[in-house]
Amino acid sequence: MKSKRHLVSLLATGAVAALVLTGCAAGDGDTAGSGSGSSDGDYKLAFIQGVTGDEFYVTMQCGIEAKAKELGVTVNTQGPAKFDPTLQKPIVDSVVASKPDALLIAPTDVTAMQRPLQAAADAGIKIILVDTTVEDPSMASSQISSDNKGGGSEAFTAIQEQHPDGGKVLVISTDPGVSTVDARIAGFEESAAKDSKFEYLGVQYSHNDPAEAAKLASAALAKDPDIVGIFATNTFAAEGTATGVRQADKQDSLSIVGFDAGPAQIKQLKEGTVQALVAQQPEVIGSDAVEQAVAALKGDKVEAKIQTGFQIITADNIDTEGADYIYKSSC
Ligand code: T6T
Repeated sequence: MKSKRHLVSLLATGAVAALVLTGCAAGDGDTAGSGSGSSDGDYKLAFIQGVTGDEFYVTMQCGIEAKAKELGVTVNTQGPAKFDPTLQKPIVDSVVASKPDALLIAPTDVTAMQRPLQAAADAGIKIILVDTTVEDPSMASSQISSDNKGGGSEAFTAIQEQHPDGGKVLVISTDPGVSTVDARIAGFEESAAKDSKFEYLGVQYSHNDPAEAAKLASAALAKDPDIVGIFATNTFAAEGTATGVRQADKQDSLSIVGFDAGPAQIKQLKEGTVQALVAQQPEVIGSDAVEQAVAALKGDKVEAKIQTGFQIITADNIDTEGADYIYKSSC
């Protein structure tokens, strides 16, 4: 059995970065959209989450509400019960019918959400994409998300740090067609391909269901008991993977690196089942999104793309700088 090593602090501190690309809002110079807002800033915003009850979107909502209060605009938040475009599309349709001035949305699929968002934009609603995106995001005034590919690459580095002799590595994700997790996988795969000591076993999809992720992890370990690392690409994949690894009693020889930093994930990190978490900044994404929506509505300069940073959280920094990145269950 291989003993797990402590992640170096370089990894824990080097990852927070932000990149801003400046562009112009579509229809620069416009004031309000088709909604009830007026050019003096009394705007009505809508926020549609990827899924309700996910602390990532709860924390984003906290950032949205705080910034909305500061800027004197209103925001109505809704989301589907599952991360599923067939459930998210009818919500978009009903939000469009309610004629908000701007829609902040995390689309649940790159293809399926393309037409509903185009229809919203065609109705004169300013679109701000938060977290995820679609195949052709040109209808959006602004897109705000983490450096997901970079985070996936850091996840591989974290496993590499713990297992310098290499070995088998696996990815457990949610569903193909979700832009964020697909980018995380790409970053992980690109980095894994550069180290021939590692054998990449590919991706398994858990449909954003922790119970399914647990089953996948147990089954993978039954087939390949010598797996040294699993990268789980979001909260639900990571929570379930940790459960599956514990059920297989492999927590002492295998490293789990998960994306996100929900309270249950932090507990698993503190218990030692999970070795590293790639924490995003959902509150910043939400706050930036409101700023961009209001700028677009006022016809001010809009940042076409904002990339927010991330922080690697390990047992070494969870009580110091890592603590600031834990997601919230309520504001
Ligand atoms: O990882 C986040 C988000 O970035 C992703 O698009 C979907 O899953 C989360 O909400 C975490 O559950």
